[in-house]
Amino acid sequence: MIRRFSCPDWPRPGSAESPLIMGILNATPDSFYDGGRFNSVERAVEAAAAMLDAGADIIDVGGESTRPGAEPISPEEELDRVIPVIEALAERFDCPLSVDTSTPAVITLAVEKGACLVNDVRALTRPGALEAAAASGASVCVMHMRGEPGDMAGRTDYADVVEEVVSYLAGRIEELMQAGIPADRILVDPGFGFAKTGEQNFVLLRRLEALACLKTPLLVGMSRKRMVGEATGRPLEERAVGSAAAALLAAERGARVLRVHDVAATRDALSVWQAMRRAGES
Ligand code: PT1
Repeated sequence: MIRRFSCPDWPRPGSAESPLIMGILNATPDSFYDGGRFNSVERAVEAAAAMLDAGADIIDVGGESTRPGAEPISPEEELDRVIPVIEALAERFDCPLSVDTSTPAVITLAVEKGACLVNDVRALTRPGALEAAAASGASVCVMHMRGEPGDMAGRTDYADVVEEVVSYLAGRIEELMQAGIPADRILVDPGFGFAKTGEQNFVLLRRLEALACLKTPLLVGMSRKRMVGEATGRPLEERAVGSAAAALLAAERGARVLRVHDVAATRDALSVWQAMRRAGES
């Protein structure tokens, strides 16, 4: 059974529409924050339940770390980590499930087991990934990055980071559509923290509205990332407030899906924004 995931049209900044909150569920023993606390299926279900309680709209399950410097894992290892979790979540909850993967076999099986969104930081560029995603019938999110998480850190020479991200994503949208993925099943992501300097990340955030020209819903992930650490001077475990602020700034600039660890903090930030936008309307 495929539960379709679709996003409403790109809202104009200031429209009453609130973005969706995507809760991050790491099915990784080396997860960059939870230290592998949720690497058993049971713990994953608990973590998802807590995020849904706190107001998450979508759960994103990933088995491979993509933080700077991370090394890829084998398809077998990734399948072992991700598929049992997707299965358990699909059985327990009826929220949309997303799978954070670049691996064709994981795409195919995860969608078969209940995922309705394929979230790929490599933008379906691995051999067979585009075909697997198209054949699955799921929605897809394609992200901008250069190189691989293991070697992306130094690759930050952009003439104009916003222009390059827009033109890269425009090219991916073209290819996706040629492969048979309809436009209304495509989301894009500028890839905060992927082959960008701290300054470039904030230029992208400031000028996020430039991505509206792509006419696809925008997903963003800044949660607990180094850019938030640099701005606040805080270590990983103290970045929830800064992350909620970053998510809110992205929402105001048209982001449709916010990929976050701290669901409750993000929900509160959005509620305050919504209250302001509704004030004086009637
Ligand atoms: C993201 C994202 C993702 N980020 C999408 N999927 C990660 N669509 C995983 C740092 O600078 O932004 N969008 N899946 C996590 N990757 C990172 C990258 C974690 C950078 C941390 C950093 O600290």
